[in-house]
Amino acid sequence: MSEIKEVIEAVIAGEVEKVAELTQELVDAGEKPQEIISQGLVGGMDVVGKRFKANEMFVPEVLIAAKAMHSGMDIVKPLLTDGESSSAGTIVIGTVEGDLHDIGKNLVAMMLEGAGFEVIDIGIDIPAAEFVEAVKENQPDIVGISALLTTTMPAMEETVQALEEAGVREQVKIMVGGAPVSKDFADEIGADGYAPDGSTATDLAREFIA
Ligand code: B1M
Repeated sequence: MSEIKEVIEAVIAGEVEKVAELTQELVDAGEKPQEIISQGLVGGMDVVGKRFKANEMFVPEVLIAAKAMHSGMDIVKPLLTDGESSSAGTIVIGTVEGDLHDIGKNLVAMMLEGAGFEVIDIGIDIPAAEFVEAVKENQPDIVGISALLTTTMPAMEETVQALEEAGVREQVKIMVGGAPVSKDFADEIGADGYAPDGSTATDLAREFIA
């Protein structure tokens, strides 16, 4: 029988098929789905996040590890009971209007998923009004706003303002990130936090929920 430890190692190594096989073996052996997720699949992504932050792993490896994690999730998620399937929290994430960059945003989304968050990715080139709609529709705990261009940074502030004007600002925590964004800028536009990378974004999201 496979062990949780092997799932962790296979996630870190980005072995998509092996993670699925090991996960199925654990399920067949009667291991609890919640344990497989929290200890094995999310456990593996936790290590990946820490290594990424320490520059010991790089973007392509993180993306493959996330794919491996998903191959296991696909097997265990349908087995969770209603009580067990509650996520760490819900986050709506998107790239602001005028900005087509999504590689970093996708990476952040995958790492949040790996940490057990339900992620609603609304895509790229998203007008402020669409962020507002997504908040009204999905009632998330967190809104994540990404921008990669100095020219689209003002759209982050417009998005925060639109959330305020729509009366939903106080329902959510707002996290911003992207290469040109800084902590000072986040403070200036009234966001609740800034993360320079996916691993920090995960830590910050956990702090918001706690
Ligand atoms: Co563009 N681009 N690009 N580009 N591009 C940059 C950003 C640029 C710095 C390149 C340069 O000139 N050196 C420059 C911006 C300059 C500036 O504004 N100061 C630039 C430019 C100018 C442009 C165009 C205007 C070029 C043109 O057409 N003349 C154009 C704009 C299009 C548009 O958006 N309207 C353009 C287009 C493109 C492509 C479409 C070709 C492509 C994007 C493909 C895609 O995303 N699907 C592209 C790419 C790939 C880049 C570079 C080379 C790489 C970006 C990337 O994916 N990095 C980039 C130069 C560079 O960064 N070296 C560049 C890897 C990724 C993992 O990192 O996105 O920083 P990053 O995400 C990190 C963190 O920032 C953070 O976590 C991620 C993981 O660690 N993070 C968050 C990101 N979002 C977060 C959200 C959070 C928290 C953390 O909370 C919600």
